Amino acid sequence: MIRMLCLAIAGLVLTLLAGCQPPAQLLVEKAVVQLSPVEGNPSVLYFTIRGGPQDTVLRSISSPSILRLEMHETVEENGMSMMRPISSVAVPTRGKVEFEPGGKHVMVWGVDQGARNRGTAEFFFSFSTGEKIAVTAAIRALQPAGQPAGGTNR
Ligand SMILES: [Cu+2]
Repeated sequence: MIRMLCLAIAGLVLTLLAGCQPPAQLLVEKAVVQLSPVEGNPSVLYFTIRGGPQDTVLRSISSPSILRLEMHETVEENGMSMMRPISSVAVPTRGKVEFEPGGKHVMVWGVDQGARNRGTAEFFFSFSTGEKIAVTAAIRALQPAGQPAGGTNR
């Protein structure tokens, strides 16, 4: 009887696993530090967060390779685009939150030389639900002066 029940449960689990949606897992992907071309100016960190099986909130980001960082969002005010600091970001279940040019981003001050030489920096993302996710971000320099970023505008 118990054995039958176990087989039934195993069958049910297999059915669920074979379902169309993979199990949601909170994760951070596509992390990139875009270095400022001007020495002393802040650089920017971009990434995408994929929501897990429950709603959560990104509370903080830290890195041993970075002196200081600050989460910002870009807002329109009187037709002008400006940015302001934000202290947290909601990440809905199975949702997608993008930190990207012209939107939310993380200002980064003081990328240490070791990270610049390696071309990567480790970041730790802390969430309200207790997850702490380690992410390796690629460090990218802007194109040399004279070459417009993102191609030509016509
Ligand atoms: Cu900013």
